[in-house]
Amino acid sequence: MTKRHLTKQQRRRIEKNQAENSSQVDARQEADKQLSATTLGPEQNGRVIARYGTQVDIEPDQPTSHQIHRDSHRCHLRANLPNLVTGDQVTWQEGETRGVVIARHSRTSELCRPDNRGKLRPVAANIDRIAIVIAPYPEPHANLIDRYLVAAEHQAIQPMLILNKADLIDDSHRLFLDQLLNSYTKLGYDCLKVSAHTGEGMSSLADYLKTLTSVFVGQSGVGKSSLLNTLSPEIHLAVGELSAAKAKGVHTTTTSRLFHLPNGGDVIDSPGIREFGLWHLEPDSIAQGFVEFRPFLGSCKFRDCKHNQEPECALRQAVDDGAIGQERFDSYWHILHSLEQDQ
Ligand SMILES: Nc1nc2c(ncn2[C@@H]2O[C@H](COP(=O)(O)OP(=O)(O)OP(=O)(O)O)[C@@H](O)[C@H]2O)c(=O)[nH]1
Ligand SMILES: [Mg+2]
Ligand SMILES: [Zn+2]
Repeated sequence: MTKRHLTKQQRRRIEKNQAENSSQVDARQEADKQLSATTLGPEQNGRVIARYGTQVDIEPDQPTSHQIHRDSHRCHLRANLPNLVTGDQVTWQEGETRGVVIARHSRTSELCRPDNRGKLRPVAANIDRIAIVIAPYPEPHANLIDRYLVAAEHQAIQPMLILNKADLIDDSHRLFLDQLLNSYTKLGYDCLKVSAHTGEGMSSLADYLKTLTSVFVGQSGVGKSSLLNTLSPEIHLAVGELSAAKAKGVHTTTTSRLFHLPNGGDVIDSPGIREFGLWHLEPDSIAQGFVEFRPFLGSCKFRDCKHNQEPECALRQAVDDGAIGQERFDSYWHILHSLEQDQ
């Protein structure tokens, strides 16, 4: 991904990771051998609801118990399987203590993000909505919201915004938050204001989610797990305190897991993140990810216009005319600069 040469330290880290990967393959081959010695049930379809290292929790497609709380089965993975993430549809077999996943079905969508080494990794599959959760505390960064929006647009998964902790909104930031939500509503994104604590707006949220498979994403501490706890009395997720010094979350959720809501719909709770790298995207794709830029792209005087200092730039003209907001144009530049710095 990056163009620079690898430092010694980076090369050592990559070699170490490769060694770990091959030891994981060995472990899986060993598990395979043990499994073929035990009796396995018939092949059936199921869905990955969580992943733990080299094992996954699978839910059968035909639930045997109540809709919300279904039995899940811890499974090993066959050595030759492609990567599995929460939301994947699979073929699997039940075992005595552990089952085994034998095939992954094709995905209708994937939410991907680059890892620390710039390698793009799927984090959830077969989702129809990316719900970006924000809150008055920790303070929302428009740039992080825009990064999620660009990634969602690029992967063709519809994003939406949830402003949680409405109970904490006071005069010091009411105007800022209202303007923030208004600006995204104007761009055509669905926005909901809720409070997991007081219940405000929660029935609208349940209604919104009921026909969808969604993934909750956003900074640590915005209340993704708290929202799930309020949406279903059967979900008891750990929630974290905000660190007093920084008003930041403490990364309570560590694994993405899928839950069923009482009125319908599935939600994947995901670990909070600080940064959402977009190193895998070219500047053109980033501009395409800003939906309101699209009508103007291709109309600049120069075909290779960088929308910077060039004369007769259609994008900059649109900013002057008020068709593109200055904040979003700045945010676009912020992302482009961060790409240059990382290269
Ligand atoms: N006042 C108020 N606090 C809330 C609300 N929702 C969540 N919180 C608090 O915010 C803190 C963080 O909530 P979590 O649900 O752990 O946040 P998270 O987004 O899941 O965080 P990670 O798992 O670290 O990504 C907890 O102390 C919650 O009690 C709300 O609607 N109002
Ligand atoms: Mg959480
Ligand atoms: Zn231009």
